[in-house]
Amino acid sequence: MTELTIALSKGRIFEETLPLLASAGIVPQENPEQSRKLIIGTNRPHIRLIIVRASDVPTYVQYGAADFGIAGKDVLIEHGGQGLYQPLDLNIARCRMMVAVREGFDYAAATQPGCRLRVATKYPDIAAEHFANKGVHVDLIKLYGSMELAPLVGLSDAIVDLVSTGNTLKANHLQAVEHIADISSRLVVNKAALKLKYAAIQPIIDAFAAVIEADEAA
Ligand code: PRT
Ligand code: MG
Repeated sequence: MTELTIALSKGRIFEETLPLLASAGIVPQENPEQSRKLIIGTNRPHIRLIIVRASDVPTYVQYGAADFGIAGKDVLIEHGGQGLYQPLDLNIARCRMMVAVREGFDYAAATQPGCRLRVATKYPDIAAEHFANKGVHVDLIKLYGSMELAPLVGLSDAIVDLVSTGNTLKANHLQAVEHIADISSRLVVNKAALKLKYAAIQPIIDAFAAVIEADEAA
């Protein structure tokens, strides 16, 4: 039997991936939210899951430490996608990449020619491209989390971050002022693994695709 390793992150991606795995006949033996194990077996003895940070999934797959994994488009854009085949948009963990500022902040004035906008973000590549396309000069400040705090304490004028319900912005008196991109999670497959382990991997891709098609038809 071909050994397969699947890279997943805990939290929303793991939860939304469970039905997809089930459609391919794969059931994890433990819940990573409760277990501290980083390698989790499945009902299929030759298939295992590794639990990594969301932003590390493309790296494990790129280097072949995992044969495939699931990662947000946000993470994939920042990673660059080298060595990865991205056959499917799984339509899970959906959200929007937005620019947000403090309520009452005059964003139109702050983005006039000649102005420099200070932008805090975990996504400097996405932010740089967005503002370059608009012709707005920015100073980017790289953060690793809790971007919403930055404008409240004067670290930045604006943030580029993911928004799903909008509750975090609202709770911190921030407002979204621009939509950059719709984000969802993708299946990422190591290119060499897809060739070498095609017979094991392709049926799993097909099972995932069938679930997505059924969801779209519903
Ligand atoms: O948490 P960790 O630092 O380990 O990594 P992570 O935050 O990248 O992982 P995780 O599991 O939180 O997110 C994994 C993936 O889920 C991301 O890469 C996105 O593609 C996707 N996703 C979908 C989201 C959200 N929705 C989301 N709402 N990722 C993060 N958020 C955060 C957002 O950054 C903001 O702080 O949730 C907050 C806003 O949520 P609302 O509902 O209040 O608008
Ligand atoms: Mg998180």
